[in-house]
Amino acid sequence: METTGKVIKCKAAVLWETGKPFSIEEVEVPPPRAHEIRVKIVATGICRSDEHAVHGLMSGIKYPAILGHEGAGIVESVGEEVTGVKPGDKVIPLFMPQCGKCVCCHNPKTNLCLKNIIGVPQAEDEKIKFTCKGKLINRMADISTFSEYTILDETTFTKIDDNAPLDRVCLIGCGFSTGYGSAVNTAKVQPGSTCAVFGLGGVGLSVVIGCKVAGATRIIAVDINKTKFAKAKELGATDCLNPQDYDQPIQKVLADMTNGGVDYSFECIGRIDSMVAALESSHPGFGTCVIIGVAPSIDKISFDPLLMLTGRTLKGSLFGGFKSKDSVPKLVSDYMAKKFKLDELVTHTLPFSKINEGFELLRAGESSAKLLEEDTATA
Ligand code: COD
Ligand code: ZN
Ligand code: ZN
Repeated sequence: METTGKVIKCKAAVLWETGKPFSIEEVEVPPPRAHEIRVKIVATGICRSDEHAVHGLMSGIKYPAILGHEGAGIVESVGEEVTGVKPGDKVIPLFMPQCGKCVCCHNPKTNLCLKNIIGVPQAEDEKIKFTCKGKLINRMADISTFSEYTILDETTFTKIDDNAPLDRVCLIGCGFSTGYGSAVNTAKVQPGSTCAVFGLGGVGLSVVIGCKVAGATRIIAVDINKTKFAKAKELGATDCLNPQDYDQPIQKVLADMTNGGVDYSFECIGRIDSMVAALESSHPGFGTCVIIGVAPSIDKISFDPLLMLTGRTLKGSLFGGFKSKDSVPKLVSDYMAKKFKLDELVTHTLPFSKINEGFELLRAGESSAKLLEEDTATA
């Protein structure tokens, strides 16, 4: 390719300061080094964590930064020693890496990778891949998908089916897998079971999809925004509850509806009070509660230990428990084989240049997942 080995100048959404809108800027993206590839991002979703990062609420991000972590693209060029992928291949960037070498990667019980949770010491300039107006620009989760081109380390991408529609499967890069996997992997929802899903954003709706695929017969969706209920029902929810419609706590309402509690509950809001409500709504003896949302780190969860002593299980789930590099290609194939719904999660499609409007939609609670298609390349 004519750009191989050269610095590419392209558009990216730069967040110069927290709390400010993005600026579409021309940035420079260097050629990939050993063990890296350079990718043209074709589509990216906007996830709630990007919004947290806009407001400086995600630890580990320095500013100015290029955010975005739910994308899909096409390999432009590959660095030395990269195997298994070539220019033109389709890939999904992975915000949860899979190095394949650490003690967690070798353990089938977890999808964490020590490269992600502890952080392999890296020189600051090793982490910085973009420049703009002579300044170094930081990245999000080492992948930064709000750019026409981005650099990915070999542990942070996976090759997917050549025929995959990138404007749909980008959601497998975060929100869909996070929710779906929480049901099918982390909770291991059983056929005939009863589930409660707290929060019906893109993640909660993906939990609903996972519960349905796993064969749950009752899926109770809980949200304070009633406009989310139609989509939840379309995807498999059997009942929809707005806690504001009841005088009693929602966990009491759920217990009354389900003969003492649900088999599986999922917290997809990121609030301490709903985490406790989700735990309390799981049935004593055999109920499992999965926490997916992240609350601000100063918040601490507190609940009656008897909830645990009486046999409930409390679990957490990141990226749905999927080992990223291994699982994402399979999820893409399953989508293409129509094993689950995904298209329904896309509520808006906007050109990349309208990224600030996309975030306004997210803030207004109007959409469950947004999609941005990049403008034509300027490289
Ligand atoms: N009771 C019921 N529903 C509520 C309440 C409440 N008190 N407050 C808000 N809600 C509803 C909203 O109306 C909305 O429908 C839904 O909860 C939240 O949806 P979104 O669209 O804001 O969020 P999602 O689905 O994109 O993400 C939800 C998470 C909780 C997963 C997310 O915010 C989060 O915490 N992410 C970090 C955890 C994680 O796994 N991250 C992986 C990388 S992103
Ligand atoms: Zn995300
Ligand atoms: Zn690892």
